[in-house]
Amino acid sequence: MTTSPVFSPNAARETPVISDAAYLGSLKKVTQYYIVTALLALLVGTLMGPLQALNYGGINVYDTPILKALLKSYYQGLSLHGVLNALVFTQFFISGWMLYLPARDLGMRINMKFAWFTYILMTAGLLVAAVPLLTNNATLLYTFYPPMEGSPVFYIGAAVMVGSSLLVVGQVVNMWLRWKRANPGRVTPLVAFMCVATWMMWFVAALGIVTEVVFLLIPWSLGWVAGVDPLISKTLFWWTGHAIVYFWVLPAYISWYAFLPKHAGGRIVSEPLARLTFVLFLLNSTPVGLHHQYADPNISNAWKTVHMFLTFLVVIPSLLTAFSVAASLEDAARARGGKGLFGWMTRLPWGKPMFAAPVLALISFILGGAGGVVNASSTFAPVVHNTAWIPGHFHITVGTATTLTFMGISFWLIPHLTGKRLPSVRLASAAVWTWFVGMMVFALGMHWQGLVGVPRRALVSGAAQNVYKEMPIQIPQLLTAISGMILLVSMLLYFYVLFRMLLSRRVDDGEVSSPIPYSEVISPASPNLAGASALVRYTEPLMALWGVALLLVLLMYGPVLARLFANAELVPGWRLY
Ligand code: HAS
Ligand code: CU1
Repeated sequence: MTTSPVFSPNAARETPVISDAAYLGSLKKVTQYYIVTALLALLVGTLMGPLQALNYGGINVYDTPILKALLKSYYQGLSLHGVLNALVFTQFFISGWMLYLPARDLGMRINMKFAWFTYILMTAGLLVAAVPLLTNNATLLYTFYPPMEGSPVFYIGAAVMVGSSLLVVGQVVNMWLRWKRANPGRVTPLVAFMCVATWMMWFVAALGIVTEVVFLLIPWSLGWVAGVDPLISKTLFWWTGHAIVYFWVLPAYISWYAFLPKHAGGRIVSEPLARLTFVLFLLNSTPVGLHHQYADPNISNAWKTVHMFLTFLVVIPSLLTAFSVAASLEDAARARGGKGLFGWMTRLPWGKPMFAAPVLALISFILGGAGGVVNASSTFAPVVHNTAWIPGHFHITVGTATTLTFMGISFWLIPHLTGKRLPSVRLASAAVWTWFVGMMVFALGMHWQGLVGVPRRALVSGAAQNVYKEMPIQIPQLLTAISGMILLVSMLLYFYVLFRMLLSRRVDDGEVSSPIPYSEVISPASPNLAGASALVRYTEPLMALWGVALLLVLLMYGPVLARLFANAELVPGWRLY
């Protein structure tokens, strides 16, 4: 059914041709459903954003009559914002993106009934969880730490939604194994390799949250058990909760490595290096979660320190990426006549939204990553933990590095899937640049406030005490409030462009007008294992590496959880908001 083009080492890969038009149409349709559901969640989630920014700008809009009618509290708004943006938008987008890419890259046929079933199940989970969220019965923030208790319906919906993503893992790994069987001795193409490694990582990561929700929170919220141990739940949550940030950002890495060079007019620097990066993430993303728990009792300092060093280790693949992607950009700029130490940057196509979105995302990630290293250092952590610094950090990681990259992807992926056209390059560019500027200003305001000691997750603008008025935070408050307005403009621009595109008529064949933007490669991997470099050969056995990743996380969490279970103390739930 598929035919692969002849291999030429440095040329851009060509997507294997799928001749079964009905199958291809269905694959594209399910991908489109995932992506559009994701973007709808982003729309509702980001609508709450300016409200939070105004709060940290010292302006309490939650007490205005309109908002009082819509939202019961600041915390309900914040819960919707966090769950929809961080959990729903990301998971749906990634499920579509990383099901479609390996299916096209390998040219494998997948079971479309199963693919649709997974999408419907995930959406059903989302809709079920949405009911208590919208009715203020799950105002638990996106971390839903017990003993704060919500409706069991929320935990059940969330479990179904997250569980469905594991079905995508199964489908992608299965497709890859079938490809391996049909192509003995071949090296997995790069994009498929990166997708499979990321899904494997997510499986190892998700075990924590699935255990927490299925075995602890659901029975507890249904009243089947007397109580819940908050620390065990929190530890299982962060087992997943750190690695989930790589589940959010690695799909962006895939586009930075594989597709951004093409948009820039340059080449992928080294395929073997990209493979190494993803294997390092597979092994090392999960056994680091205790860096969220430095302040928690009954976890020994020794284990916290081990996780801290492992966190520093997982920074390495990001730094490999930084230098590698920067080299691709420099390659592109010099090919266009760029000169000088930094002057070459002016030769990059900054007016092209598919280019500017991921590159501005990358620039924000330099600062987001540096802040992450600060958070992870146990000596600095007490200064920033639970302050406004932390939302500052994650709005330039998941909020920009991931989200802005996904926006950029939508500008070519939706035309590719649907045959529709991006209606306005200028408006799309304006959305991208205002998102970047808004998020950078927001991050500045929030990091600054955090350093002065303003707590995160607090209705600071409505505090009865004068404590915040006496702090020297007027400038960062102003910056934060302004950033919220810039971001409001940005999201209006983005969704205007998006809906105009989605509602327009099909005019092109997406395969021709907007093909998957594979890039040329400077240092490719040989297509056959026999002729491949050691790096390629040692990174290819992903099944074995998956086993090692699982073993590593059990080793790094086993003793910690054993001690917590030995001292378990069940407490009843409480409803705060
Ligand atoms: Fe984080 C808290 C540590 C990365 C998201 N993080 C959070 C929370 C979120 C989050 C949501 O150790 C809040 C959780 C909560 O609600 O409590 N984080 C790190 C570290 C990294 C890191 C060490 N975080 C991320 C990513 C996220 C994310 C990625 C989302 C996608 N984070 C922490 C810690 C906490 C934390 C603690 C807990 C804090 C506390 O006290 O509660 C690292 O992985 C970062 C490595 C990244 C780099 C940057 C590499 C730079 C690149 C760009 C290159 C640019 C180019 C452009 C090429 C070292 C790749 C060039 C441009 C031209 C024009 C040439
Ligand atoms: Cu983390």
